[in-house]
Amino acid sequence: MLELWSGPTPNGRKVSIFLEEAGLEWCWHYVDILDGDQFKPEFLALNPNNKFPVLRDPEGPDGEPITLWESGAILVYLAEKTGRFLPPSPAGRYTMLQWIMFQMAGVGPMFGQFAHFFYYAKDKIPYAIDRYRRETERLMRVMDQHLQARSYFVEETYTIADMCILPWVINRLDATPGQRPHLEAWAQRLRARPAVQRGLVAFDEKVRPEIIQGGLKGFSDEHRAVLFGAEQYRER
Ligand SMILES: N[C@@H](CCC(=O)N[C@@H](CS)C(=O)NCC(=O)O)C(=O)O
Repeated sequence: MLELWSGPTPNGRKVSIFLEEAGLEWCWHYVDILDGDQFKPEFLALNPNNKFPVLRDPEGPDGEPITLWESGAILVYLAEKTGRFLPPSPAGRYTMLQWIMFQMAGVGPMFGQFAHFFYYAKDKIPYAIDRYRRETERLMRVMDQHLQARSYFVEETYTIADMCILPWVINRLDATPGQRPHLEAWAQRLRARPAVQRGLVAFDEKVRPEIIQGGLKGFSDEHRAVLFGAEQYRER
């Protein structure tokens, strides 16, 4: 059975959406990143970059087990393994990879830095907040304009590029309703799918108020040290 090390965040949810959509059998190991589970030797043996999601497939290429981290790579692996949620044409495949890289290199890091400086940082630095808010909004605009003329990121085919992006933009869309109508319509289309609904809530039993955006209550100095301070940057 496929094993997923994950938790209730956008990067975790994009993989659970795929697993639910494809109807694969999988089991979940919770990684509590506020308590430092990601630095335990057994987790670092899976991902030396101390982050979830991590996927282990006992039946990987050539029948050998494979362990993968980086959510974009995990999605590409699962889509190619199952032949599901890929565009039909070679050109479409490159367009799909383009949007996955846009999410991984742009949306994830920029939205993440905005959340960091706006919600989690103790020092509220106007320049940093403004810089990442504007970059977040710019990326939202690029996606909104792209979806003006198509139903999904890769023309009319629902692919892993959509799964990759959805969990990242829904908080922002919910926070600023009516501002990005094409992106909103796309998100509604996806959120109407039962498998997407299951994938989005797959880890919700572990949601802690302090790690959802806007929930600073209970986000302690110990948590900050784990994620943003001494524990994160300790030489190992
Ligand atoms: N680029 C990575 C990012 C993974 C990531 O940032 N994971 C977060 C949770 S969403 C994490 O595990 N953080 C723990 C830490 O940084 O110590 C991916 O897409 O898989």
